[in-house]
Amino acid sequence: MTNSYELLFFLKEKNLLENSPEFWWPNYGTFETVMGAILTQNTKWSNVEKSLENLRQHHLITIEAIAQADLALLIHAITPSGFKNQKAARLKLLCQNIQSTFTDFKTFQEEVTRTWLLKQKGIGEETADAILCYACKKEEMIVDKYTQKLLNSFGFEFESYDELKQWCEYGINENFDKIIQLYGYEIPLNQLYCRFHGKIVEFMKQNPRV
Ligand code: 39A
Repeated sequence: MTNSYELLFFLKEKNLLENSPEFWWPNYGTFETVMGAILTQNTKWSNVEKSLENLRQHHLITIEAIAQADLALLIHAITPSGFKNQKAARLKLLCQNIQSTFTDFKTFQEEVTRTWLLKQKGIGEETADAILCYACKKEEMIVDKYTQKLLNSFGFEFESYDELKQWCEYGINENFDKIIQLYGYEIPLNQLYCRFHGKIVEFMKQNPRV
């Protein structure tokens, strides 16, 4: 393994996303993805799904609803995904800030920047990239603890989030012609990043001893 194209090739042969949505993250391109990106911090995805289901039941799935939500109800709804007080307060504040800066989700999707996201309480690099890639459909690769662990197992060491992200993006961009051949059509770069990240997560879940 010498670059991220070879990693993609290795993972693609394993058909890891056979039963997943096209962009891997459920409800890609919706506000729900923003909530999922925050709720998934320090917990398992199965817990996030329970919180999201509670939020749906309480009709708390829009920026407007969360910005005005009763904090106690929000805390109750997201209890399954842990850190409930902190995450509820941060979600509510984020929605209020989205409203005051962008007005609505469509404008947020079009205009939000990584710098703006990183200024929000509780949003670090991984969460910002997940929001940009899966909610806003931008060409940003997410790298997480699974990505780091997988690449460590192949002998790579990275000094920072940014170095690992650049390594992942570089190998893909440098080999895009080969990727088109591999897929058989011109897969959009955002979709490729979604699926590449999804493959890494699913592979690591299936191979916890890597
Ligand atoms: N860890 C994870 C996930 N595992 C996931 N899915 C499965 C679908 N998502 C969307 C985010 N983080």
